[in-house]
Amino acid sequence: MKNQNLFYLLSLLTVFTFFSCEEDPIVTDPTEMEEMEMEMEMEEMLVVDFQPSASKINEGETITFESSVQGNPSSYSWTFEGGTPSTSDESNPQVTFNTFGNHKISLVISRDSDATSATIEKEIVVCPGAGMVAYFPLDGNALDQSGNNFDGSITGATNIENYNGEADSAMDFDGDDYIETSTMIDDQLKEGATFSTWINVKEMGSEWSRFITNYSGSSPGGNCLERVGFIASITEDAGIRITYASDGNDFVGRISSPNTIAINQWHHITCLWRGEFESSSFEIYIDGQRADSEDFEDGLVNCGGLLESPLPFNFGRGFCAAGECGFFTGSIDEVRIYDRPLSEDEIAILAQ
Ligand SMILES: [Ca+2]
Ligand SMILES: [Ca+2]
Repeated sequence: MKNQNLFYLLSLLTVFTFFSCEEDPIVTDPTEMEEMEMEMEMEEMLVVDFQPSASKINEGETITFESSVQGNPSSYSWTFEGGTPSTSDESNPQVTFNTFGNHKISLVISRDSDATSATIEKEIVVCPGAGMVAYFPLDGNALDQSGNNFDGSITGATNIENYNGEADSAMDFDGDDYIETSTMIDDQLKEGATFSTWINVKEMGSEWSRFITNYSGSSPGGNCLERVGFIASITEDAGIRITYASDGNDFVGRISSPNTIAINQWHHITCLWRGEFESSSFEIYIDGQRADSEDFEDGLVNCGGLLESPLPFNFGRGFCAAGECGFFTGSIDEVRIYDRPLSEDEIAILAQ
């Protein structure tokens, strides 16, 4: 009787073990397994991020926003301040920006199953594009990205990191280097002009060192027809000066900044001309702030209007044939030339 009971008990255990192995639902049922995995996935927290194809663009440019998400969202909801379109439900939308400024971009991803969402907001900088005659990003080359193809050629200047610390995104000039643009630009500047650039001055020259100029001192004696052009330069005492010159020291108008800029430090410089040949028509901005209260001078020569320089714009030097090289020692980035005087708001955006 005792043996019979033992046998019965062992049989039961065997049957139980057999069934417990065969019917283990976690290991053997593929449908249930998928369902459980899906449940686990649905519980993963929503995480959202995105990258614009460029964080600083010009008015009129179209860029792509690429989202990166975790947690299987069921919808995307973008808002583009100042953008066309102004909203999107795509995962990687393309957007055009037609107004300058700092524009907020937000992306909300949502999940219907558990009514959760995640949000991220970033900002892009849209630089003024209206009236842009030439734009040289100087990212390893001297190409004009304005669409006007005033491409430059590089003599001696080398790649260096820019004001954002990005490698090979600016040009370095060591005292005998320059970039010469390919076509005359100043015939397009009859109504006014703005010259905008980042500079990092490494050494003061004994003469005006020139970062943007098309001044031609091509003939002795000089007159309005042969010695004309703009000069954006560093003064001997580390100020900034903008001049329209017609004959050596006889300039049609010029102005200087009273405050000096720091050596070995990036500064944004804007020099503009309001279309009249008098000193009050010239303005200088350093790091987005107006800085032109000194050295107002009306020149002795009145040319009666903008006369086209026979030279293309050069960056990093003046006109050597006239003995006015004025080489610039330091780095230059993002040279922009506009055919109109920009507003203070526009200049503040460029200086970011
Ligand atoms: Ca050199
Ligand atoms: Ca650059």
